[in-house]
Amino acid sequence: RKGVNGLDMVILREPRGCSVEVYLYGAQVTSWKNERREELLFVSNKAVFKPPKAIRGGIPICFPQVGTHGNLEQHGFARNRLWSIDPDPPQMATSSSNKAFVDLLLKPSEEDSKIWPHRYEFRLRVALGAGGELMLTSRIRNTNTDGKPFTFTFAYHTYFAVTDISEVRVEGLETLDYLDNLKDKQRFTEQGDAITFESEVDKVYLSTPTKIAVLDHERKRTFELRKDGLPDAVVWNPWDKKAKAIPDFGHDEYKRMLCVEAACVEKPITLRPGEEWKGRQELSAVPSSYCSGQ
Ligand code: TA6
Repeated sequence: RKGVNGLDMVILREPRGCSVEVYLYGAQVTSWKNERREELLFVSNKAVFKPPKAIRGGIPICFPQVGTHGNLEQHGFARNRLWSIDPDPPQMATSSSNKAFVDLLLKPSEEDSKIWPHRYEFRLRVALGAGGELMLTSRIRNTNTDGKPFTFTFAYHTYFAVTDISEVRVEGLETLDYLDNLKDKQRFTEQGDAITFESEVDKVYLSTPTKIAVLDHERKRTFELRKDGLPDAVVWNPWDKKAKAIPDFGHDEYKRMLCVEAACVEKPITLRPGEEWKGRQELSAVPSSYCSGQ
């Protein structure tokens, strides 16, 4: 199927009406809708669906580098490469219970090998569960033939759609240590019992619980993020001033988005030849009343 600007994309659907859209460009999820066909992910009105620019919104894949934690371009290159449909997908125990899924594959081109001199196979399964949950499973294998290990950081740079950022609360990160990207990546400890938003934030929370909740009070909706193999969580909102400096981001759009990203940043992953790493993020959206008191 063709998406914006003729880019190849895949749509996953389940019988109740939930759906997910994935572009082969970046292996990027750009839409996730519930059974009422409400969009749950934020994509900027100014998003550019054209290589080499990464698509602003949805779930960009940050690999082999998150942010500026290394010498590569910001967030690595996986998000602006053309992935292919995996001709040899992994057999996963969960596949029979997943109503719909697609397997994507990224291997380095010759050009890529000049930027990051390693051979790898990156397999991503995007699955839409029977309950409308969105599951992303990454498997990265070192296929170097020179005997060399490689090291990377990783994030699912998830842009949640929210109604009004000043009414949003994040649960699960209270009292944790974080690196503040706005303060030279210095380490601090979160104070207080709830995380709310009233200015720019760009933090990497360290060793977080496997479940994080994003509460959207206005819409009485709670997003639940569950993760595996990804100890950290990035939280980002550019707020008004920074928003104006991002060309593919509307001036007021910061009010209706929040990035909460399952990530591995503080302690990079090292793989020896033949070794494989697996990292998973599962998202679900539930009415807030349903999960109050949890
Ligand atoms: O994940 C947070 C962050 O690294 C911020 O520092 C901010 O720059 C954002 O990602 C967006 O990065 P991008 O390269 O997509 O403009």
